[in-house]
Amino acid sequence: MAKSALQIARAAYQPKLPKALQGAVKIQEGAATQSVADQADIAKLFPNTYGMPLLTFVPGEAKELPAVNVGVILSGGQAPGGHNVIAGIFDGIKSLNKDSRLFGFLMGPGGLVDHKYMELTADIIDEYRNTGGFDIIGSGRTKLEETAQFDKGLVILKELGIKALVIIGGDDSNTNACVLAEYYAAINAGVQVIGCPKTIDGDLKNEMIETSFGFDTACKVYSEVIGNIQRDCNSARKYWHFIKLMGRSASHIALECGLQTQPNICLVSEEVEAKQLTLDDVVTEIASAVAKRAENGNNFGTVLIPEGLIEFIPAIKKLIAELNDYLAHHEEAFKAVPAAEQRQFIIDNISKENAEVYASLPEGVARQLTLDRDPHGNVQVSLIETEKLLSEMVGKKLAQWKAEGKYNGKFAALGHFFGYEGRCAAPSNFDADYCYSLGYNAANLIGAGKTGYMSSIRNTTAPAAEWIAGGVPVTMMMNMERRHGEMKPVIQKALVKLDGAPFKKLVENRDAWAVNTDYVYPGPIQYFGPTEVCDQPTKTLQLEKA
Ligand code: FBP
Repeated sequence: MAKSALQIARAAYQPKLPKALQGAVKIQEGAATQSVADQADIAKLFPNTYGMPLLTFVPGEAKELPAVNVGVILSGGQAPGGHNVIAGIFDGIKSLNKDSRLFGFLMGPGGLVDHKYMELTADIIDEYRNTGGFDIIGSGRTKLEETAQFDKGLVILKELGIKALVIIGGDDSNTNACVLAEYYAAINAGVQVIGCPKTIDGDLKNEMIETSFGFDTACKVYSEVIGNIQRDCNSARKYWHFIKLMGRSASHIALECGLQTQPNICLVSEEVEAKQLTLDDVVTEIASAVAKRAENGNNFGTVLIPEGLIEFIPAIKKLIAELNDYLAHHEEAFKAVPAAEQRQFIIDNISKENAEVYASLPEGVARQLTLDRDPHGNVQVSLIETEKLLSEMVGKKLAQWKAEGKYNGKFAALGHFFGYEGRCAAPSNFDADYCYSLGYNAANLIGAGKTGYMSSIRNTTAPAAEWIAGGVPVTMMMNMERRHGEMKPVIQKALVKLDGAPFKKLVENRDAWAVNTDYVYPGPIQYFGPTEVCDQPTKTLQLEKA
């Protein structure tokens, strides 16, 4: 395989571990835990894995443990550092006993159910250390939910002598990992299940999980490119750039990139929802900043837009809910209508209130709202071109203001969407260290015989040696939520907190950033060099931990 000079140099990087994991460990057990809400319901659903104590590893006496065979699964969207989690698991189980073996299930949880796997040996692991991507075994979005899947999975686990499974995934995958842990415990299957917090979206976090891996690197990659765009627009002074950023529902990525680059506008979906803003309110806010800057002769600027924005605008949320429902029941009838008449067909068949909102949307966006659904019947938000929707609507508003003599600038807009560009980047030092530690820590949880735990590494704004390693019972993070009409136990998704320090920092500064040109240019991730350049955690983490 051909390799770049950076890849070759980076392969030799030795990720840092918390002090407690640098040798043999001993467990310190905390008090029994409770779920964040709905304690009675969750306790009833998880009789074997509820209420377990928090665990912290501290240095202990070396002792020989039996060799263990472990399985690993990458679940959901890619996030930088996944390969280091796997390398950490590998090195961790080898440190427990050199005859331990690691098996990777291929292309996500489906690999377990369909018995597709490969053994991950030292030479394979070495090829992937400190690299981005999930290509070592591939990832997928099959959901592990049904008992039949668990039973099928158990057949291959038994065949390979696997005693522990590590599931690397987001909130849903870790919820399912816990359901699996509970099931295997209930039937005495002899298989432990451990979760690891992954997602660039940054929405799997709480008191015990400070951040999900991949968020750091992805935000740094997007911020580099946003910075470059800002320098370009500050040079040519003729474009407004509308930049949509991935992140599904949560706006953590947009907010972090906003704090890193100081754009003119950084929208936060959670605020739009809390203030019950309409699409027109959002458009007016942007258009006002454009007009204000035009008064100073600055016909250029940048707007950051979180991917999920459109779903958080109450009127559009209602429209999407009705469309999801309507199309779930009438998809064939809809598809039978000629493309040119589909818009009218929708208008004629949904409620008057929603039909009005639908009719007001630009053609392209209206069409996107009726396109293929995800496996759960929901609109795929990453396919909706919100950046175009907003720039078109701002353009229209400005034209109207011009006609009324309220605005006299020039407005030319360009749209961008950054998402896939950052998901497989080579992990930053933070993610390389954090991921390796998460994996190594997971191996120690396995060595300690634990199940139903998520690997937890805390104190992450301190140098890696001072990080705190341990385990959090997954049930502790759960509450009951309505999903597809049924109440289900799920890990609470962490959206942007409007009373949290990162959002407050934006609010303190955004009026100035809107009018001035206060851009910051973070530049590319640095892997070698002074620590203040290479090892900074995200602004979000720094502000949350301050
Ligand atoms: P996960 O939640 O699985 O980590 O995925 C994150 C994400 O990158 C979202 O930001 C985005 O909306 C989605 O995946 C895109 O999905 P896909 O990879 O299927 O196109």
